[in-house]
Amino acid sequence: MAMNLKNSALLIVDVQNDFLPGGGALAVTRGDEVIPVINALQEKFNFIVATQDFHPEDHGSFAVNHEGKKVGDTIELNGLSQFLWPVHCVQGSEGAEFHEELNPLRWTAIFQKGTNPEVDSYSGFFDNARREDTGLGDFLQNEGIMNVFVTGLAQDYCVKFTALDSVSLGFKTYLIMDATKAVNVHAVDGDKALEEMKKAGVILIESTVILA
Ligand code: VGL
Ligand code: ZN
Repeated sequence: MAMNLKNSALLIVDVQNDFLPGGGALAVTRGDEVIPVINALQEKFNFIVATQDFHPEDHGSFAVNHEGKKVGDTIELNGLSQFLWPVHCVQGSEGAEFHEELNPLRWTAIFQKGTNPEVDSYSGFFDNARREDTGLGDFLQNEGIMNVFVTGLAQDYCVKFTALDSVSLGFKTYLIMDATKAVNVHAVDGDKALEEMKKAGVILIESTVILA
């Protein structure tokens, strides 16, 4: 049974060089395996949107910007718990660019996030404090999108929070499991994220459901 993809958007989260093996600052193991799957999926959708993690150099999520702190530490950043990352996806850097094998030709829009140095932004919809909005939710609504299919990196951070916000905004939300990979700071994080998304109402599928 082929899936009806009317009023549906493919959302490609953060498939950027810094999240990919081969030199990425915050490389997700086997993250490159999602690229051919996402490219195949793109052919089935009329509406495709990408998100881009896009930090200024002085971003508060970078360990180097906090004296005496190292990657993997957790601090309080403007009232929010913040896990500290290596410098990644800096605006204008090669690491912030989309992987060259990912086809961008049919994207309707790119939504950038993490641009405010004071707060991190895992979700493509809102910052982690839910104060600022990227405009993605209104954009999808204005286009008549009802179903959102989430793919990309990383399953336990930006993909998870994007999918959770998508559900909370009322979109019927699918996670395409073989089109995402986890950072797994702890080995179980990816599986926990799947469980959390499922509990919140995200429908977990494999790409074959769409590609078949
Ligand atoms: C991400 C950690 C920090 C992601 C972004 O795209 O999943 N993870 N910034
Ligand atoms: Zn980031």
